[in-house]
Amino acid sequence: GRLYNAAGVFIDHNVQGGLGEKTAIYYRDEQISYRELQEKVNQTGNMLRRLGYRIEDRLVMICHDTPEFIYTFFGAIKIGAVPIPVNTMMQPSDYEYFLNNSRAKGLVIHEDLWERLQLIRERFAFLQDVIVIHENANSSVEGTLSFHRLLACADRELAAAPTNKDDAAFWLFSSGSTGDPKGIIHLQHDMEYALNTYARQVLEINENDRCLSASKLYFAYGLGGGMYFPLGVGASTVLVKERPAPEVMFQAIETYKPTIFFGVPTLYGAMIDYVEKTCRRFDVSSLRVCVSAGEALPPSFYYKWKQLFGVDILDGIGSTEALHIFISNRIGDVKPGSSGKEVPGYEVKIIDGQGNELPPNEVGDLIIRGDSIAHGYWNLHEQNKQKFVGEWLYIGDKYYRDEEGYYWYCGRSDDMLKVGGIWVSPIEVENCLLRHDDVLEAAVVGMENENGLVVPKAFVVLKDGVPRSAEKEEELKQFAKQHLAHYKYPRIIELIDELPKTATGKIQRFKLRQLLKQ
Ligand code: 3SK
Repeated sequence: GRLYNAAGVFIDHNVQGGLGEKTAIYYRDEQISYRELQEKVNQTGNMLRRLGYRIEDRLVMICHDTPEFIYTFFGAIKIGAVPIPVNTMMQPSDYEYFLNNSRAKGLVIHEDLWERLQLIRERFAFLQDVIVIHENANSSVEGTLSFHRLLACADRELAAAPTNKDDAAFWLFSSGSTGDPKGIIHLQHDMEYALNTYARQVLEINENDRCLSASKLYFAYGLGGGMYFPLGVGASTVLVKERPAPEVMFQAIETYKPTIFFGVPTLYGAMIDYVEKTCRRFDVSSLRVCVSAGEALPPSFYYKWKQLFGVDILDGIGSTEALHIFISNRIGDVKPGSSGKEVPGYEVKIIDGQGNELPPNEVGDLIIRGDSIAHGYWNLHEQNKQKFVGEWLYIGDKYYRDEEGYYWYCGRSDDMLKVGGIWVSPIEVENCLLRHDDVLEAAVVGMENENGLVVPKAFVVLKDGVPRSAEKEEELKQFAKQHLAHYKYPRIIELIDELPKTATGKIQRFKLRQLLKQ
């Protein structure tokens, strides 16, 4: 096929188009121009080539949101290698899974994150190189390579590998309801498709924009908002390495004056709360639009935000398999509480159990079609058959469409829950609780808090003879907090006599969810 490499579209194109001197990235007190970005991407690609990386070789990235993330991501893509950015908040055993499942040859990792991982290095069966990004370019760690040192001696010129639009470009991992995360293979053309549909036609993104994403780059949502949307139109991105706490975000907005802000409902809620509690005022007048995804935005957040800051939040729904948002509210056309209407370039259907399309106001399964949909899952033949059916992607959400064409979220088709916009598998949380000596059985479901946002709640049956108490609940909560990525731990624990089960012994989580609604 015709040659196509995503680094050409998102990096080289800007320099060729005369934007070489324009700032591509704002990071702390650095301003990185498109020319510098191109040079750094080229140097990273050359460094990887020199280490022996070739087309289709995979590289896991455990990186914070710093410029090196972008250099590595596009440097790898430019030589045809396949970067796999993963969540920086996981446990060592999760990384063991990502590295071994992907059979990655290389790992690019920030120094502080490598400290915890190096103890289990011998468990990474296929890994050859660990390339560490040090805060101080002169530091080094035994048995690893230094990103900055290698980069310093790499050439600044690099021609893209002869990839075509249907070559694998990058993977993202998404957590599965049955435990193990799934490697999602995205192709070279997928990012440009999301750019040309959602970003250009819904956000109306252009060269004058400056994007700030609270959602990290290793999430599909943050990867677009914080990286390839702005780069795709010669705009700028603001990177923030820190966790997206309300003060951090307000400070970033006041300092860098972004025009588009990408957040998740939990963060919007926390930012509103912060303003109300502290009575502090922030200048967010640079923002022309805010975006929310990850889970449904409570209408109260939409109204409060608009009242406080005078700017709309556009709620939308995307998925990692689809790469970005395919149903969204529009600038000047928001129905609070709904996910909005289909994004141009995507077709959406709501179907019943037999695959028949349903009329307005009837709840069914959401399926979509559009050219940013992933190639498929890595090495998961059965799950591919369920999820990618012909041209259609089965999202796994229950939805209905109203008479005016707005889509309304009604819950997950399976038992997965989204906490702060991130998928959490109930089984993983349950398995963690089951490791506690006093726990006999556990079942986890999503429970709405007072703002209508989902938090994990665990129903726990204790072993015979273990007394129930508030202290025991607290102990279990702390136990889960210690052993899981923090966002996953159950915020509420209820100790009960027994769990509802099917005749074959399967836990009926839907019954527990019904219990919560009574
Ligand atoms: O969760 C979402 O709605 C989402 C949005 C954009 C990209 C990826 C995802 C999962």
